[in-house]
Amino acid sequence: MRKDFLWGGATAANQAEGGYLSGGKGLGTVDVIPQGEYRSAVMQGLRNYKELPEGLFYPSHEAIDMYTHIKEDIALMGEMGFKAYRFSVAWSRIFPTGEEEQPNEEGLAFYEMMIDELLKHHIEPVITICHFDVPLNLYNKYGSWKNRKMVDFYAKYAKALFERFNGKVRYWMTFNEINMLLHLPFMGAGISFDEGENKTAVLYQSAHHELIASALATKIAKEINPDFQIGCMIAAGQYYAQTSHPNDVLAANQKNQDNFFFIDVQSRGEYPAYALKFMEREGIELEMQDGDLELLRKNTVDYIGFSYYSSRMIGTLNPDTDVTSGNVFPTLRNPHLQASEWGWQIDPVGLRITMNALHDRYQKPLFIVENGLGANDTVEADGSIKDDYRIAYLSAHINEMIKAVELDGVDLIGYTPWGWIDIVSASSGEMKKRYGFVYVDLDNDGNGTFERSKKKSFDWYKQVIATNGESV
Ligand code: BGP
Repeated sequence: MRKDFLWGGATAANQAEGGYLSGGKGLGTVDVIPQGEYRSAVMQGLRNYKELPEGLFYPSHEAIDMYTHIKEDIALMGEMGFKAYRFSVAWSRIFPTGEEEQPNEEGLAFYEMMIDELLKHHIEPVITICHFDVPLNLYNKYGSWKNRKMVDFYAKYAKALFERFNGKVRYWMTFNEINMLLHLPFMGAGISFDEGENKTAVLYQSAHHELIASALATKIAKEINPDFQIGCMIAAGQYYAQTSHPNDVLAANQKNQDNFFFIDVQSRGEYPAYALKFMEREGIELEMQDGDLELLRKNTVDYIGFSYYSSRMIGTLNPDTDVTSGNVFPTLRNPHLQASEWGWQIDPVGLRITMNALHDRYQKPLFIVENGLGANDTVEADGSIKDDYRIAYLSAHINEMIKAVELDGVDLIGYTPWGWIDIVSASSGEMKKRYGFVYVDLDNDGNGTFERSKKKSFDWYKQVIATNGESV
């Protein structure tokens, strides 16, 4: 592995920070997604948060209170030898309603303190500009990304970050898992549907707005500092055909194309033919402004960021009985794979396959910005946590990652496994689905001391980093 390989970890503001109204922060869309029975319908944009009953539990409000534990947490990263930390900025900390002329100084100061602390520990900050959170006011007033106005709100926000952190931050990603817009529209992009709306048309129009916003932010970034590295980020995971029947193979190819849709635009700078044909068949005519296509063409990303948890499979089995879940992408059960307690199939070789697919398609550096195992940890009587299953998952994936680099020639910037410290789960809103090397004393209902402690995997990962992957 290259000497400057960015070993590290990742989190997102809404799953880690808490302090949901501290320091002048406004409400974000993620702050109205409750835990429990309404969660799924709200995330899918099928229920409006305004109609929910009182008294629900909102896990983003406190999360693991990284807002006040930040220095302690960065010290732990430093102790593990992190070279990079991928985190997101909460948009509504910087522009509480999204509409202010000037950014909220307290919000900027919070992230600046955090970045300075990281740099003190020689940890490269990697910023996700938007990780599932839109200022709630922009949803209430404009319908979030359904509305073209979002492009300017987002550009103003991104510019405020680029200007303030110029000279301290080099790596940026415009949107976390941008393809989540199509799968969980409210969680991914603050989109919910009105009666009688053509959902597919709404989603593709909203996608266009995000793609324009991403290209515009890239343009602004390069004007401010040509050395900025701007990346896209998708939820990746190759689709396999369930059999060698050509129809299954074709179906898998088509699913892979669909999943590449956003990065095809962000990396190649134009709408791919299969997407144009799809929209034509659906009767969708994107509303574009003059200059949109040129903006997309001229402002492509520098690197491909992606999350990988699982591969997916498609074929002719009965989807009612043979389906399992995998990072919200339903997939057929692959008989060759084991699954996590949450049904996410575990496929380290799939990571190598995915890396090769992305490398072949885009010929740009890749950055694995999420990977990991969500599991229920047991705290032993002596306080220790023996998470050998997590070590097994990560070491198998790191091994395949190293093969992709050293045997296949994939260009890889870094590896920041997800939830290096336990945080709130995005899909379930629970604490018990833990990913961390660091345990946080907090339960599903928000009870606990918030105390941090090291799991067995902490020292293991520290060694992996210290040996640049040799000890895996
Ligand atoms: C990705 C998201 C993350 C994260 C991760 C794990 O989709 O980008 O925010 O949470 O998946 O998912 P979960 O927390 O549901 O286990």
